[in-house]
Amino acid sequence: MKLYVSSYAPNPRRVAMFIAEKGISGIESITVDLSANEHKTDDYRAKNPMAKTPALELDDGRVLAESRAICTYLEGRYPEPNLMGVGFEEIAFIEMADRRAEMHLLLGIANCVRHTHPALAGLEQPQFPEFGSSQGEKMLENARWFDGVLARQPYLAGERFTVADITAFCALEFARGLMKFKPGAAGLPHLQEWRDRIAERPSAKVK
Ligand SMILES: N[C@@H](CCC(=O)N[C@@H](CS)C(=O)NCC(=O)O)C(=O)O
Repeated sequence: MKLYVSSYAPNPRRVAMFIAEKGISGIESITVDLSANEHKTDDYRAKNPMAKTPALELDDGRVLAESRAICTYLEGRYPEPNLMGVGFEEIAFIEMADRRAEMHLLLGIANCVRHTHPALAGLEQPQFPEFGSSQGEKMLENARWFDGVLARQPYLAGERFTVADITAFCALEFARGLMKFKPGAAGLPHLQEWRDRIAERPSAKVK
């Protein structure tokens, strides 16, 4: 299999971290340079018509895009360690936590960075800086809610590490680099403690 990834990009990092947590070896990693618009070439669009990374090319030539869908595929193929739940109830609750991380943290961070940061001007045209800033403010409100969750439980979905922690961690690391956002400095100590704990995992070093 081949995994198409891009440097500094949070979604490819989610999948790379998931693979590292699973200890899967043998997936070839191919870097698609977003700043050089390599994801918009005909060759890459033939693999993923949405022109986004990551994408996982299977050995039979089919291509799977969307980070969560790629994780679902890998979870099925490499069930241990389990990261997405066992049985319908746990699967549903972990999916809820993961979607919250994706929609209420990652999306706001991505919109803020894409619309305010000069480095993203090549990817996001036109940029709407006011929209970007308001997305950053809404993300902060959401981060406060996540801080409350982590005051009560060690991981986003409850008592154990799951895909939801991967999504939220990759989102916050992106914000740390490009928004200079640090939960502790924003008065969110539980989110900061959780982030520092996740950063200790070997999979967090994979980028
Ligand atoms: N919903 C997709 C989002 C993928 C995505 O937005 N990828 C970014 C990198 S993090 C990208 O390829 N951006 C290129 C662009 O927007 O032109 C997923 O979950 O994988």
